[in-house]
Formats: sequence, structure tokens, C-alpha cells
Amino acid sequence: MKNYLSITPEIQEAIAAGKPVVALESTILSHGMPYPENLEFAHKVEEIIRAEGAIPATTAIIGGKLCIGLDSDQLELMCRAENVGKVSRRDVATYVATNQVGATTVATTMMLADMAGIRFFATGGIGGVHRGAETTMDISADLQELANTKVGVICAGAKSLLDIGLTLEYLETMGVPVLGLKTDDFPAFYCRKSGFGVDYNAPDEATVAKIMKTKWDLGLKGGSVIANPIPAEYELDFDEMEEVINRALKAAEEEGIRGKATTPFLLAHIKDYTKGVSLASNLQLAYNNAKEAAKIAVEFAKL
Ligand code: PSU
Ligand code: MN
Repeated sequence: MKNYLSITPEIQEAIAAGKPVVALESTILSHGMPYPENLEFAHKVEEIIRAEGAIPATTAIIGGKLCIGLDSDQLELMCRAENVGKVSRRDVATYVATNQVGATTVATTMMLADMAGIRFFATGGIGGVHRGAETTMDISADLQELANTKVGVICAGAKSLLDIGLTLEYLETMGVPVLGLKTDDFPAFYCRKSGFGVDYNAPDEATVAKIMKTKWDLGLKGGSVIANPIPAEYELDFDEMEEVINRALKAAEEEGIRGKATTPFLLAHIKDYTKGVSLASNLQLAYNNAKEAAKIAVEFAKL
């Protein structure tokens, strides 16, 4: 496996010394945000993690390697997103073996982080059970990965383009803890509340770190969802977002969008319909998740 991993020296040293490291995904860059806003985001999110005393590790598949930590040229490549695929678990070996450039989803970033020994990962929102999954069977591979892979994922919950209730049921069945960071409510990405609760309201970052340490000390496999609501000043109106999401879902149905194209299609339409307002919120909630992930990783490193 080592032959396929390309970890920057800084990250390698930090992992070996037990210092805090936070993984970041690249699908959010290549397929979740427009250029050049995504490039500014990619650099700023890394700075935020450093400011908290942790090391950022953005992941991608480039040149037949699983890359942990990207230089500025590689970040630019992922953000320009020309011929960059969206790589989930099933695509990893194909992209490595055939030398294609791949952006890592939540599932794949968890895989790469685990291979490198990184225990925390910050993103925007996780994939989940799609609305209508009872007929389409569209359930994100992110949920299986959370069940199996030892990484805590700090996110702003999940977008309500998913069926949040079914997503939480699925996570319960698979034994994935859903922790709220200073909240009783499972957040719905742009909105602080989804109408659903979390399993446990963790009062601070140190408690989250302790729960994860305990889970893994007990030999329990898998990760956790650490739900961190968007800061109130950037929150969008739930009903307005519902309308936008329903429009996007209708467009997807009319155009016959299926499989892995579904999530990027919906994200792009939501952004267009809200004329960039949703993008500004998206950036802010992801920054907030990076900051909290770094704090949790710092606390975890003390244990
Ligand atoms: N949800 C978002 N923004 C994103 C994604 C999900 O709000 O960018 C991306 C993540 O990379 C996630 C992937 O892992 O989409 C899920 O895709 P799918 O539903 O095809 O599993
Ligand atoms: Mn899917």
C-alpha cells in the first residue's frame, strides 16, 4: 500500500509525532464550488486549520498516487477541474491504475485519511440517503464508509436535498454515532436545524475527542458524524431553501440525471438558483467546520 501513498514530508512527520492533522476532501473543490472561488477557499481553509495548531491534509488522486497533502499546483489542478473525475470507493483502484486525476468524496477522503493514520476530517456536508431512495436505491457510499472507517467527520449535517430522516435511520442501523457539537439539533447544511435531533449534544471539542478515543480504544470500528451548525449570521431560510431544492430535484428528474452525477447536478442548480447566496453560506460553514475539526484534533492529540 505504501507504494501508492504520496504523503507530504510535513504531514508524515506530524503523523509520526502524534501531532494534530485534519484531512480535507477535493470533491467539494472540483464538483462542489465554482472556479476561482474554490481556489481561494482551498487555501483559506488550510490556513484556518494551521491557525488552530493543526496541519491540513487535502487529498486527491493524481499521477497514480493517493495524495495526502497537495501543493499549490495540485490545488489549482483540482480547482480548475478539467478532466477531474469524482472518485468514490469503487473508483479508487481504477483511477490509480489508469493514471486519471480524481477528486475524493467524503467516503474516499476517509479511506485515504485512514490509510495515512489521520483521524479527523472536515467537510461541508455528507452524502446520504436521497429522497426517493425507496425506488432509486440511491444511498451515498459515504454512509458505508462512516460505518467502517476510523475517521471522525466534522460537517454541517446534510443538505435537505437528501432525506435527512432516512439518512439518520441508516446511520443508526450501521452503528454510526451522530454527535452534535454544542447542539441538540442535527443541522441541515444551510440551516441550523433540520427538525431531527442528534444522539448526543457534546458541550465542547474535548468531549468529542474523548468519545472518539473511547470508541476506538474499545475496538469499535467506523467513524462518526460530528455535526456543527452553520454560524447563525450565515444561515439561510429553511423554507426558501426547500423551494430551491425542490426545483433542483425536479430539473434532475426531467433531465434523467442518475447515479454519481446526481449530487453535483443538484449542487450546481442550487447555486445557480440562489445566485451565489448559497455559495457564500457554503464557504462559511466549511470554514467553521475546519476550525472545529482542528480544535478536536488538537484535543485528541493530548489524550
Ligand atoms: N454534499 C454537499 N457538498 C458536496 C458533496 C455532498 O453538500 O460537495 C460531495 C461530497 O464529496 C460527498 C459527495 O462525499 O458529494 C456525495 O456524493 P454521492 O451522493 O454521489 O455519494
Ligand atoms: Mn449516489
